[in-house]
Amino acid sequence: MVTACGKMLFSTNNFDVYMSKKDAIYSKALDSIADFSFDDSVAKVFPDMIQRSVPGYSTIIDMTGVIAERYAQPGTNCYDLGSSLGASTLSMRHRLEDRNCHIIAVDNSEPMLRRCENIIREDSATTPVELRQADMRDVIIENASVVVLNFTLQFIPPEDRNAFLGSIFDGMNKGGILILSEKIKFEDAHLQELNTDLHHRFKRANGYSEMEISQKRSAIENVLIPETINDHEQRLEDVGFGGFDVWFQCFNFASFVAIK
Ligand code: GEK
Repeated sequence: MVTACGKMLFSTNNFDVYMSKKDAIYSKALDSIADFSFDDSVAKVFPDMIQRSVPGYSTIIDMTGVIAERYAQPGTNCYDLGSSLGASTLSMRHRLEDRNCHIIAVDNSEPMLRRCENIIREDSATTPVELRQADMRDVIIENASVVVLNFTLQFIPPEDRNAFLGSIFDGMNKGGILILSEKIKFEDAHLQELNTDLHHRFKRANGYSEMEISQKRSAIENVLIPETINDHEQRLEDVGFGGFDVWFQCFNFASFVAIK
């Protein structure tokens, strides 16, 4: 995928379908700011929005495919939960050819999934991809060697996260891997302030104005609930993962791997 400014987002081969409009959703002063939702206006600009908002996004997406290639077991399912436009799905798909794997991409946003369907249709890789419009908490995970939660657990109410992770663990095969990427918070007030400030500087450097940053922050604060690295690691241990680690972190964004 390429953005309007020509940056590669997804590793694929048909650039026309993937041109992303510039995100200007919060560029004008709003009288009242509604809670953020993954509606059509967001789906239209999503690649540009996430690329300019999440430090390390491209690295995490590319490495999702690299990690999946190492752990995907022949004849198993690979899940992309909260797939949006299918960036992680495509990253895996291009690296799992001839593995007899089945990728299941789940999202509860109809506009996201509709666009994702077009993107997958235009893509040249042959690994089968099944798209499901569903709440990811309702999906029965089975025969899974790879499960990807790239920036999606953060949208699940915290009280549901243990049971949800538990059901993922139960549906995974021994030796399978979970990739979990999240916005994180810090217990230490100074580190929280530092990383928030560095993240905002990253967004400023990517062309967002102070007003856009502040309005987006208000829209998302009741919707995206971050946890600390300790919270995540404790949950991974509690549900039974044998080993886990933070393999990537930039400011207040981190990605974990957890092995069953
Ligand atoms: C990427 N993984 O490009 N069930 C299903 N989908 C959900 C739910 C739910 N309960 N809640 C939120 N979503 C992608 C990026 S974006 C991250 C993921 C972000 C979906 C929601 O519709 C959206 O498409 C996605 O999770 C989160 O790597 O925007 O910060």
